[in-house]
Amino acid sequence: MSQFNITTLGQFIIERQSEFKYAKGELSRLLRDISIAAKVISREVNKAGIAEIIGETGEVNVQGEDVKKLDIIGNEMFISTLSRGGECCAFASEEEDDMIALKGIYSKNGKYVVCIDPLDGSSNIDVNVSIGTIFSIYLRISEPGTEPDLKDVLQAGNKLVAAGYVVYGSSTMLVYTTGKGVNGFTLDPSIGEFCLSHPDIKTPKDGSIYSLNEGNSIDFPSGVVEYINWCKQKDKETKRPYSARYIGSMVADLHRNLLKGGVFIYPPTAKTPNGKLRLMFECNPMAFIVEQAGGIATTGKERIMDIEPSELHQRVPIFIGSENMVKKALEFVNK
Ligand code: P6P
Repeated sequence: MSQFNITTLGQFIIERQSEFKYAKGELSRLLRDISIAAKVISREVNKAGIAEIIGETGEVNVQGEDVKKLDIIGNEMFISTLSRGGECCAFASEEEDDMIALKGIYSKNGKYVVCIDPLDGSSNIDVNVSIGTIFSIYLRISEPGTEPDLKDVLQAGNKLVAAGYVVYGSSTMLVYTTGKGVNGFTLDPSIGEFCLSHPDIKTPKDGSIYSLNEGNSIDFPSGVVEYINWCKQKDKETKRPYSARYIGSMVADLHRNLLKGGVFIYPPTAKTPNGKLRLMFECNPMAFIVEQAGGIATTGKERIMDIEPSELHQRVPIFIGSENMVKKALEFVNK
């Protein structure tokens, strides 16, 4: 790409604005607000070791996980940016027990709500492994101008208006969809802009990567164990044995599989009988993106995006990625 032939995220959103059903610019501004927060978090993530903001605050979040300082920075960054932006009336976060009605001077009239996992995979921060932000955008159900409530946030994935992730890796990338395909933008720190680098991402229908924490396999449903064993068998025609790739950071694992093809599985285990990953903050947004790129996302029993959520932090099992690989896994799981 010539250094002057760039399309920034802002330019791209404006160019595509006509595709948004609500094309008065609110969604464009909301996506801009999210990208601003992502740039600041990218700066903080990239200087974490120097600024000694690594390490634990001693606090524990609603998931019972040790909260890292960067988690707090990420969470507060989004609350502040979205409050000032005025397009979002309510905010739910993996780091917050309950939904937050934003208190910016325009927030009450905001048409959208945002669910966010500000820093997913945060246990990897202090070992310098890629982490990510995952965001979901829904239209509010309550009337603009009124106090938002939980029903505005607790919506099925099939109601998503937009979803995306930011992966803080060898470079910082923002990947998002508004239901019209998936596009990826790489942050150019020299100009402080996300630039279009991966237009119209389509995930391969097949792949040779399987991603899951095999350390839990003693607890896996037998169908999952059988599928993993199938992945390990030698078979030229299906290019097996497949490669096991698992970073332990959902955004990084799914980003690699999205581009190269692969299947990511977090099945039920004894410790997490409904799986570990959260429907509202991880599974719905990633399912929207993967489906828009031609993949599929299911609990093994039903489409992730059709689940009617019952509570904000509910967890679901997930099989997500290349269509033919997920379908093969389900042959074993539902046998
Ligand atoms: P496990 C990170 O804590 C996370 O929420 C996801 O990013 C990741 O895919 C998963 O948990 C890893 O869980 O049990 O394999 O360490």
